[in-house]
Amino acid sequence: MRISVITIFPELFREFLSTSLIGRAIESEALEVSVHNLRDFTEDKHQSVDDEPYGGGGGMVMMAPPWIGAVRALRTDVPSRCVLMSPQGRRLTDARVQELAAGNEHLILLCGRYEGIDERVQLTVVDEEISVGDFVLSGGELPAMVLIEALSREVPGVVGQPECVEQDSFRQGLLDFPHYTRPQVVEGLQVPSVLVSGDHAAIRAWRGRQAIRATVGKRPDLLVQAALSEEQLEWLAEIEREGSEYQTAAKDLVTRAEDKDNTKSPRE
Ligand code: 9D3
Repeated sequence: MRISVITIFPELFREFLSTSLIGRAIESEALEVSVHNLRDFTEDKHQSVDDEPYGGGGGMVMMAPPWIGAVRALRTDVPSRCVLMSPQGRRLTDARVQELAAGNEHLILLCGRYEGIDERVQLTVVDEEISVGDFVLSGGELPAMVLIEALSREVPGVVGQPECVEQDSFRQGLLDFPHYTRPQVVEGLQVPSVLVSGDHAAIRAWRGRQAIRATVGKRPDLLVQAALSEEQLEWLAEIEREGSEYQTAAKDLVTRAEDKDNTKSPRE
């Protein structure tokens, strides 16, 4: 997978790209990430990248020519996709990460700063705008790192065991089950006895049930969209019968599951 980043703060990426999983992926040449300074694509002697907005108003706008020049210089003969990290973009999802990874295109990520980028960058070179969520950041660098990290997990060999990727909660449409490690007692709290029982079938069932319980309680929106197995629907029904704080949400979801509509369309 090949990714190029354009930013006025290339130094923000150095530590990120050399750390852990991504560092190893880059070393193994499964992932190739290059970071480019937008100022290297300026024509004037002051290397200006921003100017006052036409029409007035506060703040500065990033000028189009350095961006257009940078993208054209980085595009080679392989298929490429130019992605503008932008609060106006479509929200990043696991589904989009998988599609981008599978697309096998050279990804060129543009990280803006200031109030925004001259609209003509989008009109000429941008293929797609991506946001990481509905909150205001100061630029596209952290969102680009979010995208790179998510994409790197799709590169074969990056995540240690392939099952890890498949078992990612969002891949299953469920939240994770609770994890425990040594010591056996923390602040008087014991590890659930099933986890030290050695009964692998019981452990699997406990984890499956806990994943459903966590999802019902914390992210019922995910559960409505999950394609649940017969076994998982049974666990869901059990949780409903337990009559916990989750009762109302679970009852509602069981009703949907029994209608067999839960694997098709999300609520609303
Ligand atoms: C004060 C300017 N803003 C009005 C609310 C517009 C604005 C411009 C530029 C807001 C943020 C930014 C910088 N953010 C990004 O470039 C960005 C971003 C984000 O802020 N949130 C979520 N995803 C992304 S992707 C790029």
